[in-house]
Parts: sequence; structure tokens; C-alpha cells
Amino acid sequence: MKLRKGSHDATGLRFGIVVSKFNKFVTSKLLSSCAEALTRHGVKAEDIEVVRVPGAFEIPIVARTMARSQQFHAVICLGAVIRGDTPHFDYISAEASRGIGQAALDADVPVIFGVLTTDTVAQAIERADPTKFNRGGEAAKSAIEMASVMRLLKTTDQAQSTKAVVASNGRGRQVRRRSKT
Ligand code: INI
Repeated sequence: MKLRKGSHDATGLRFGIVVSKFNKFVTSKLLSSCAEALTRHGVKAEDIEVVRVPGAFEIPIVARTMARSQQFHAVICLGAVIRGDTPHFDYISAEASRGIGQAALDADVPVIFGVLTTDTVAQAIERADPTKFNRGGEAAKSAIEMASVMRLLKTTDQAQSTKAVVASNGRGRQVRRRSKT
């Protein structure tokens, strides 16, 4: 059995962060704990790029653009959708989660779902609090792990596809040719 695991060493990795301004009293906490966790794991401040968007609904298109730019090893999405009394919550949270997942698949780059979806303001505050659930810091750790595991898989893939295979040309001599994969 071959086991491949990502690591939590983020040295040399670059990250994009998309953060929504709606419920900023929560999302600013998510952002500060996320950035703090990235730098604590070895990411340089200049290797973190932050883009702000109005609300969680706008996160997917920016996440997708950043993920496809080839500038980042992973993109982290941070937001807070709080239920309140309207069905707005369901539309926004469903679209944010669907779009964020789609962005990762379209770009072939990890896009992390750090969007809180809670019933109450108190729950959102608790999840963003670095001394409690610390969802911003958790999103950073997931991004590092996914960036590192994807790099591992892509490096192995590339090594295999460029590996020269040694084959006999039928006259006892060996020729080198590239594998087709
Ligand atoms: N955006 C959020 O990020 N969180 C919310 O709780 C929220 N609520 O409740 O309405 C919210 N709405 C704005 C939405 O994301 C868009 O910015 C807006 O609809 C414009 O497209």
C-alpha cells in the first residue's frame, strides 16, 4: 500500500484569500486568524493575496478567477451567512458552497470552504473566535494540507509522464523513448 499525505509545512507556497464584507464583524476575525495561521506555518506575508467581495454570493467567481490564475497553490474562501428570518440564507449559502466547489474543479486547484453558515449571530461569533472553533485558522490548515498533497500528486504525475522508458529495439540494443502518458 502506498500512502501519500500532505504536510503542514507551507514554506514556498502562495495563497489567495477571498473574504466577504457582509457581516464584517465576523469575517474580519476569520481573515486575521487565517492569515496568522498561514504565516505561522511558514508562508511569507507577500505570498498571501486578499480580495474583498460584497457578500458570500460573490465569492465563487473571484475564487475561480484566482484559482485559474496559476498564481496560487490554494485559494481560501471566508464569509459568514447568518440565517435571520428570510429564505435569503438558503439561496446564498447553497450558491456559495456549490460555486466554491465548482471553482476548485474548474481550476484544478484546491479552493477551501471557510464560509460560516449559522442560525444565529452568536454561533457565527463563536466559530470565528480563535480561542474557540477558530474556523479561519482551520481553513488555513486545510489549504496548506491540500496545496501540499496536490503538489505531491502533480509532481509524481509529471515525473511518471516524462520518465524515459528503456526498451529493446529488437537487435539487442537498448533505446530510450518517452512514455505516452
Ligand atoms: N451575504 C453574506 O455574506 N451573508 C449574509 O448573511 C447575507 N444575508 O443574510 O443576506 C448576505 N447577503 C448578500 C449577498 O451575499 C450578496 O452580496 C447580495 O445579494 C448581492 O449579490
